[in-house]
Amino acid sequence: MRVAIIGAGPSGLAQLRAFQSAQQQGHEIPELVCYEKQSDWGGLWNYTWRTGLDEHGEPVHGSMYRYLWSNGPKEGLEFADYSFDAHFGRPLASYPPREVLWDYIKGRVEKADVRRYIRFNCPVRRVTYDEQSGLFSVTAHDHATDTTSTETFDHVVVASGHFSTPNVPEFEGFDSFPGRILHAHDFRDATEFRGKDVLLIGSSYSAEDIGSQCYKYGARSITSSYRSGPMGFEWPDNWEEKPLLLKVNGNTAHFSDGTSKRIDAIILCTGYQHYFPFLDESLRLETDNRLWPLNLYQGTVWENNPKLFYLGMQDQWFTFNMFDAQAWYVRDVILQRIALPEQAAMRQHSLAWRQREDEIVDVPGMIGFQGDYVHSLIEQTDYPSFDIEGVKQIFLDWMQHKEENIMTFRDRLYRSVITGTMATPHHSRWLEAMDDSMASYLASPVPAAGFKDEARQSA
Ligand code: FAD
Ligand code: NA7
Repeated sequence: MRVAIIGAGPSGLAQLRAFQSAQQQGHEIPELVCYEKQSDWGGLWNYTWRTGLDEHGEPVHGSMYRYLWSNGPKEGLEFADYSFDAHFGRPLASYPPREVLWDYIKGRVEKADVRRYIRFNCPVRRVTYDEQSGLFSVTAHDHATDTTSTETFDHVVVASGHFSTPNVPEFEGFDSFPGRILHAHDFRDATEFRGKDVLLIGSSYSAEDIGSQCYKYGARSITSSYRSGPMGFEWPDNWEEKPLLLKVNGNTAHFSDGTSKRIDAIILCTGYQHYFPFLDESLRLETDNRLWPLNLYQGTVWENNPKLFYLGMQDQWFTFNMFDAQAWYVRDVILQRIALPEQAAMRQHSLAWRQREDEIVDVPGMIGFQGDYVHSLIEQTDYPSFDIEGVKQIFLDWMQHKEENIMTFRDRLYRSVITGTMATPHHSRWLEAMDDSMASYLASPVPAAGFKDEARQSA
């Protein structure tokens, strides 16, 4: 049996680790081929300075930027089979910068020795299914040899991510705006906006964090424009929220409440598309960014052809541990340890989850929903069980800490539900920590005055 995995980001790597874990226990596993279009693993966490097209002319996958620090507590995403303590050998603060989390992701898969399954610089161009043979054909381009080849597989796991292809609306006057207009996908360095009046469109995680980056690195002012509702945090004095942008006229932005403002640059924090041009239409997931995309039984199995699986396609509060829960489930379906019901039953099951999603009224409801989903998957496999209620509580505390102060929530500390270890304060407050390198992060702690007391309270 042969299994193709598309993407070596956290989801694809979870799939490799899931199979390796079964093998470690003495089970026979299928032949695995993981196609990765970038030259290294880690998906979005593998930072690139590039924007637009990469060195091979492929669309750049990366959407992360310099100075990106985790936007949720690390205790919310910890692998149940590989703790932060096990990787770093010491307690850390709760919101590490990107490079530290990338190192953590890599640590587990290096230990599992699964890199040998990955074909780097190999974008998948086409996936089709042949009813007669019951096999998938996967066509990929190998940039190392500049050749395209097709191989057949019994199963395909799509783990190509969904925060890479930008959703880019246009507003009147954009074509004559004298400053820079970019999407969050192409944002790399907040220092570019030092001293500038920045307009952000959108009111979700990208707007919140890119605006915070711009504030931290010295933008003159930040204006964020919302479509449905404001983010509603208590922003610094030079940050205001406005309803939707109507048009720009030269350097002036006009908003739907009749107000206007002078701006130098526009950053579209307007989200991403689920985009799978390489999949035959009959295999292609079509959804917006939500907790329960339709046609995926257990959030992973393509109901129209249950030999095809998707990982990580949901909007995400739970991330690495949810990808693990999904990957272990998919592994067990492929290994025939889990039997799938008939299509009608799969659809009914999914629709019940979807209905429950439709009834959610607030963010705590979303966190509870996704936690229950992760729990329902973990119950079905041998993925190490962990205190999911405890993780839900961590996310609720995180929300509360953001409400209290959106510029200091990253200084708060949480306890690991995996090891029981309490996070320790970072040597600098987030707002003052300008260097996001792992070397700086792991440098010996020099707590700021008063920091310890605050940390103790936060604990
Ligand atoms: P990705 O990380 O997107 O990986 C997909 C992989 O598939 C990539 O390596 C890509 O090159 C490869 N690929 C794509 N198409 C092809 C193809 N055709 N052929 C071969 N390979 C292909 N999550 C958190 O938990 N904490 C955070 O702080 C956080 N911050 C974020 C900040 C930003 C700006 C963004 C965009 C996301 C953030 N996330 C965060 C969420 C993030 O989605 C997950 O952490 C995680 O990276 C998702 O893993 P993935 O493997 O599903 O997708
Ligand atoms: P999200 O969470 O999908 O949010 C997209 C935002 O963009 C949301 O506020 C949308 O408003 C807004 N949007 C989308 N289209 C438009 C148009 N046409 N006009 C105005 N506003 C629009 O994406 P993010 O990039 O913030 O977050 C994705 C991930 O990246 C996340 O996991 C983070 O950790 C980092 P709406 O509320 O729908 O009205």
